Amino acid sequence: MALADVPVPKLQARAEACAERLLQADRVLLASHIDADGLTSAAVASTALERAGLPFETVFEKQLDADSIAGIAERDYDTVLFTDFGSGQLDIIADHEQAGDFIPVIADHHQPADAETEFHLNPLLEGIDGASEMSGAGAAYVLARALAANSGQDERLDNRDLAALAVVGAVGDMQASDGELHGANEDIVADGVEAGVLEETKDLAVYGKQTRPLPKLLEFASDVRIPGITNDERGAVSFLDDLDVECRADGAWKRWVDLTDDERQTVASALVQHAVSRGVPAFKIDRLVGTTYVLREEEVGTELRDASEFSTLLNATARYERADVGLAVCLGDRGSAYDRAKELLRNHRRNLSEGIEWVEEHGVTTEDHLQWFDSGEEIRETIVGIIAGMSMGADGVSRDMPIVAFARKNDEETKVSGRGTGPLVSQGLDLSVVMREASQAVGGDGGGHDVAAGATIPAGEEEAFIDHADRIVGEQL
Ligand SMILES: [Mn+2]
Repeated sequence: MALADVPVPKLQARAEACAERLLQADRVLLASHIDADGLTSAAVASTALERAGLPFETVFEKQLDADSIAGIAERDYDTVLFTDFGSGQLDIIADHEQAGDFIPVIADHHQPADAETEFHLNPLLEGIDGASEMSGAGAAYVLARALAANSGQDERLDNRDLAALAVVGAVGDMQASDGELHGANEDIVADGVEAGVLEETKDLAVYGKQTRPLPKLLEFASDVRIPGITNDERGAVSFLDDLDVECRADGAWKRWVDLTDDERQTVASALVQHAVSRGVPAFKIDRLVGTTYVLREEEVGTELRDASEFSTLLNATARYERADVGLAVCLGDRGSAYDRAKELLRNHRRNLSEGIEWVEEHGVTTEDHLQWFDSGEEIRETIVGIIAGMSMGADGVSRDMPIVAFARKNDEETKVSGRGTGPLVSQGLDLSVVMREASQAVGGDGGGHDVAAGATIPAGEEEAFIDHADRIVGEQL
């Protein structure tokens, strides 16, 4: 058979080697990360394995570490396919490989640890940026394309239909956060467009175009703050009522998808004019328009139709440890799993608003250089970081210093989350350093990004942690 025509030529050789290794296996254990990118990675990989006629089983891990890898090794599979993680744990995985526990095949986009392995598909190894140009689902997609071409499966099933899920994964990993996808991700989009499963359009860059009623769409579009509309329900309603567009049908608000192209154009232009008249700077007005990725085979007006809403739905399943639900939705369940996913998303939104209310009610403690709160068992450790970030600017919470939040994980451990702002980062704040150094000083560990990071510390060390963190932030700012 001719060489597989993968969409990212630099990854051709690695994709082929991985595909060939998988095709030699009797059966495969697929292990993937639990988040929107990990779930779509698993969906892409498992569909490809299924179509290639390879028996497999799927497992999910929140975190891949020595313990979870040892658990995987005990499963008695000769071949393990890791998606959306594995590169960062390559040192541990390579030890198992050398011990003869299993042969690893890795499709990931995270920074590889210092070790070698033969079947390793990672954009970073070929000079492609894994943070902005390719997600775990993208790497799994490139592998899926190679599997299709090399397995002898019906060539009409070339796996290009899976590009839609790969794009959901990339969007879920925030790779379109500046308004559109770039680089290798664009090649994957092109594949999906050609296969008829994706459509990309320039559109209003706000979240919820498929599902939110128009006033809510505008009110909650907080990426670009527009005075008189953002977080202002009455303002959003009167803005819409003043337009020469019928925004209601049978007394109920329409959604963005219910408008005609001309009506959308009218609303978008009026919004830009309104923003200009309220003094929103030009560079922010540019961000009001972006690329929308539409999944053409999904029903109009559902979360699944829009890559960004789809990834949010998947994240809601992941946060409440229902990877099974998220995976089933990715694989086409539009019955009970889809209903359950929507319910998890509703619960998630309620938990967030209750969490912010809790912070407003109980307040934060202000140190010299940071503010903090300890939610004990009142807020789930999986969402305390989001709540900390969202509460900045709420009643009694400053946006001028970083915020640190604690939540009890169990009797022995406390989860710590740190959140900053763009302006604080440009003044020197790096929360990944703060979280790592302060947690290590009290016998824990942590890390992350400059603007958002986390750690786990022994229970009871919260105040000692704050002393260290406050000093480090003081040194940075
Ligand atoms: Mn990822």
